Amino acid sequence: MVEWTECERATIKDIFAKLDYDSVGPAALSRCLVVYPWTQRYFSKFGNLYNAAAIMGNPNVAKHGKIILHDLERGVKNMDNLKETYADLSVLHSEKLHVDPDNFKLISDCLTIVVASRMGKAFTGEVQAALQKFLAAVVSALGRQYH
Ligand code: ZNH
Repeated sequence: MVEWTECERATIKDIFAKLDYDSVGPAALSRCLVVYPWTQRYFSKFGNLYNAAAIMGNPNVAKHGKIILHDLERGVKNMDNLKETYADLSVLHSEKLHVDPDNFKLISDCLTIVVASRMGKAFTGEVQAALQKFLAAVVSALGRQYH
């Protein structure tokens, strides 16, 4: 289990409290689809992902980006329990969606970049460290039920 310092807990809560989920989620997912185009294969039913402009303007991408970000809030609220919190979602991504777990890392990197751009100077090294530790722990939990 991942151990968290009080400072890390407070930093994670603070980052998410200030995030505009409904714009950060879509921005992170669309960035992932643009930067790592092979991730588009899972979203064939989302319609036009032809180029960056189409991806950024695609309402299904926006909707799914919001779902992902809102779902991370469950992680923020269950930092000591990530494995159990994400067990069902791990099974879903593994057995039903067949999402290669490497992709979880890709979207968390895109999310880090979007959060950095939104936070500007407030995104210090300590904030980055806490965020990446948190996302890595979620990614690990999401990958737990793959075998
Ligand atoms: Zn995912 C779905 C979360 C990543 C792909 N997802 C989903 C959902 C959720 C999630 C919550 C819903 C479910 C139900 O409905 O039940 N994801 C998530 C998270 C993450 C993710 C948290 C991280 C962080 N995903 C991801 C990735 C991918 C994906 C990376 C690829 C690439 N998902 C997916 C899909 C789906 C999902 C495909 C389905 C969609 C539809 O159908 O709409």
